[in-house]
Amino acid sequence: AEGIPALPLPQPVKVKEIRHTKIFINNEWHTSIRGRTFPTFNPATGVKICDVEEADKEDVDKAVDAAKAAQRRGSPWRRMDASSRGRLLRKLAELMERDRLLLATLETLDTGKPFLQSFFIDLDGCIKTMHYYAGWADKIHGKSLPVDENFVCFTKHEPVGVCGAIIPWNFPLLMFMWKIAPALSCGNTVVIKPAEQTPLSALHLGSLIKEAGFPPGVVNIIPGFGPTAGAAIASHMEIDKVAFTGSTEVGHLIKEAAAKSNLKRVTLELGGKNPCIVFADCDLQLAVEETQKGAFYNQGQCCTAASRVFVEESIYEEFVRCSIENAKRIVIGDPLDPQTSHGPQIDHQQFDKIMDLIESGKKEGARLEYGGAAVGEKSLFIQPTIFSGVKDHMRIAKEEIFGPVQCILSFKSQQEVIERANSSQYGLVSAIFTRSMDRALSVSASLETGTVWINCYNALHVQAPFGGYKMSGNGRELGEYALAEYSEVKAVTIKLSETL
Ligand code: TXE
Repeated sequence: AEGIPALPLPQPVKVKEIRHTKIFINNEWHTSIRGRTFPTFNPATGVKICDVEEADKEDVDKAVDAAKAAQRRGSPWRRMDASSRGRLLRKLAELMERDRLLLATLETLDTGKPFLQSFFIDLDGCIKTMHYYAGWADKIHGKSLPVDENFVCFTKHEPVGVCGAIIPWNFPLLMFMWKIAPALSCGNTVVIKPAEQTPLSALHLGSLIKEAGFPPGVVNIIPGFGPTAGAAIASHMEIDKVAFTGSTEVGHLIKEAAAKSNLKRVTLELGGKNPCIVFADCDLQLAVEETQKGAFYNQGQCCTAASRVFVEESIYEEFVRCSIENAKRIVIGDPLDPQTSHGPQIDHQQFDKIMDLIESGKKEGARLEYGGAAVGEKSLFIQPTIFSGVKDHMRIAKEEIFGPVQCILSFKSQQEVIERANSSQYGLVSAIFTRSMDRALSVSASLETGTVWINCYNALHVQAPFGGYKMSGNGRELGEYALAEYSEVKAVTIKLSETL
């Protein structure tokens, strides 16, 4: 994959025992109040890795108490100079770099994603995100405003307070960083719940947060399930903001719980059904490679998955043929083996959903060009799958598949394809492939998505905002824009007795 350099390649570490399996509150490790644990599995083998303490509502309450205390006026965290806060974030980035092999190994064991992708892509993104927001910590400031009459007015950007975060299993470490880095940079405290499928890398980060020297209670990590620990965050009266990444279905529940409790601020990063538009004047090989990378990266388990590829009629057949050839290069295998480029799906629920959608594609008349089956009898591996002749009304063209399924559709005119691309409840990302920059810019202006990639795919950068139009979400992560989601703005107005 792109971003992975030539030899010598890093190797996964041998993990004999998982060191961190408990709830992390106040920089200490806690057992669950109800005395429960849950298992986490290696999706590549189906073997249990270990049991983890299961947080429920009571544990969330305990974590929120700690986060509130750490946020109180006069606390070490509140009194800390902004530049020192930045130094702490930088220290955490350095510790992630030090433990990069172990973190990448844990991530691969728990998610099944290929080790080199964990090491070079996920960990690279994590470390860059932390460094980027470390740099912002002492550059977050308000304005002086020319108000009417004899007043002076300025704004201050203050932390929101206690920030809840609920994250998914497809990029456990990266999503952890996208949440905590801007939150901490702005001076908030955090209660974060990793996904129940993938708690391990988050818990190792807890140990690094403590080692970096963050005051107790600034970051609290509560492994547990959605309807219990997750719901307790969303409806908590003392949590001031919640940031969620996950399904659109649960996004509805989060917003509802926020509305019914304390009207906490909500940011959502939800699903997508992302259109790619491939014009006949494109660099064909580039378009084939990028759209397929978009469809199959992380076994298709990406909110940014290139799940509707619209190809101009005159190059349609050639595009499909080249896509099949390109897919033959994918290496399915043990995710810990550096040669592997395609691992298993995360769990049985996702596996079944994907296989059901593949069946629906066949039944509804799409042409199965490649793959389309599970690998082996009992495994969670699914062959990279290509459908051509896909029509807009088919389920595979409308629903988020979240698996390695590429759907190729054809189009005749620019106007037609723009309308079809936009006719979705989602609006996360889109891509355009053409050699004409004029066309690319005018089409990009018409697309209803938070990101438009031109002649590239999955080109995510920490400096650029990321988030969805329509039902793909609310708010933006990354870049300077994310700081606004983690700050309150206070206007201070002073009446002067003398005229200015
Ligand atoms: O998501 P959930 P699931 C999409 C993708 C996938 C589908 C289902 O289409 O096939 O969602 O995946 C927590 N209150 N995405 O079931 O349930 C849960 O514990 C509070 C897109 O895994 O949304 C986990 O931490 N929290 C996506 C997180 O929500 C709740 C990434 C995500 O899980 C909760 C993942 C509740 N009632 C799936 N119920 C993306 N945008 O990248 C669950 N959770």
